[in-house]
Amino acid sequence: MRIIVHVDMDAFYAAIEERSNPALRGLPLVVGADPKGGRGRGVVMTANYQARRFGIRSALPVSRAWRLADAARRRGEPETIFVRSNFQLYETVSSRIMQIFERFSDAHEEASIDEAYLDISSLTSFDDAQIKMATLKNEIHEQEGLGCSIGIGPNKLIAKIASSRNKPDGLTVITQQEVQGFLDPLPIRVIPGIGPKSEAFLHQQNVRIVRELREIPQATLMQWFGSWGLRLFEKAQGVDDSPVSNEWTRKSVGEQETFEHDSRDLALVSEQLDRMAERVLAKLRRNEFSGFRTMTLTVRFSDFDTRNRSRTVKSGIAIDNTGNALQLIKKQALDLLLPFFDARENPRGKAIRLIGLRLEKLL
Ligand code: TTP
Ligand code: MG
Repeated sequence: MRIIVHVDMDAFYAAIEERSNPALRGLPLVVGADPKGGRGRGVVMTANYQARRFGIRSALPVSRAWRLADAARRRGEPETIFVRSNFQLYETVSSRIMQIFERFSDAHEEASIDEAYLDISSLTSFDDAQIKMATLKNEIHEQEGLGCSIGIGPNKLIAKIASSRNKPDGLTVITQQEVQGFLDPLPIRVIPGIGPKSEAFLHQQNVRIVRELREIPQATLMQWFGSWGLRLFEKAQGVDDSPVSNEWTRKSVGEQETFEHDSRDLALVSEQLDRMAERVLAKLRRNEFSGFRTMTLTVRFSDFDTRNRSRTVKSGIAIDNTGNALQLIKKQALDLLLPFFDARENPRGKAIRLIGLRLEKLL
């Protein structure tokens, strides 16, 4: 029998900011772009639970978040505080938390900056697992002053869904016998991999909750979704054999960024691209890659027209510690960028709204 845990930190960036600045505690808090009195560009990275009551959440345009906060204030709610993000700090906290996870498990898998799967099968009982995970919650609270929500189940799929059911500060245990009853009434969207498109399609087929999905024959799901239909069939039954392991292969590292103002200024854009190259290289190192073959630059113009340019070096570009790698990455990124500033890729001289940099075919 396997006992698998999913841990997801509560309002992660916001909780770290609250901890760093006690004056923020108890107030609605938004981490993300500068709202600039409602004219700000960019998005909300996260909001604490007080701010979520106003409808503010991740990925919302910050201008919209600002209006929601303003409306709440007019209703007599406390003022919402907006703070910029400090990604480096969040990364540092994340790696300390991952070390705690490692101590508490037979194997662990970092799923994102604030979530991980733990395999604690050696405990052999769900009761012991629950006690141990309550201790883990306390430890994270004591060491880092942060809250998390934990799901315990017979596999990663159930653990993940369970951790999201009682947020914040949840501890939800679903044994193998409880899987069906737990999943059946939930909306199909809880199943990882069912995004807005699959959800809309399934709704058209009158499939709204997991029980309805579970009753669709495997052959029909495969007809609808191809080989993914087979996985979906298993997931609807609560089956997931995937191991908890950090050995998974990440396919790429990258990031993108929207400018404060759409820009035609090469100096400004290339400066941002340099900073981005530094962060992407750091991410590559952190994930213990030794290099990459392909770099892709994404440019989105003010009219949302979005273009990619890639360059592949077959023999690969190694990232040593001499600083040469950074220079090389910056140079390559600039080479990819330049045509967007002249007739080659931008004959009408459009302004740039967003750039992204991605390293692929990792070594
Ligand atoms: P989440 O775990 O999705 O969100 P959360 O930890 O803030 O809140 P909760 O889990 O309690 O619902 O993401 C972890 C962090 O990742 C989040 O604090 C900020 C960042 N993030 C973004 O930057 N952009 C996004 O769109 C999302 C979803 C998260
Ligand atoms: Mg979280």
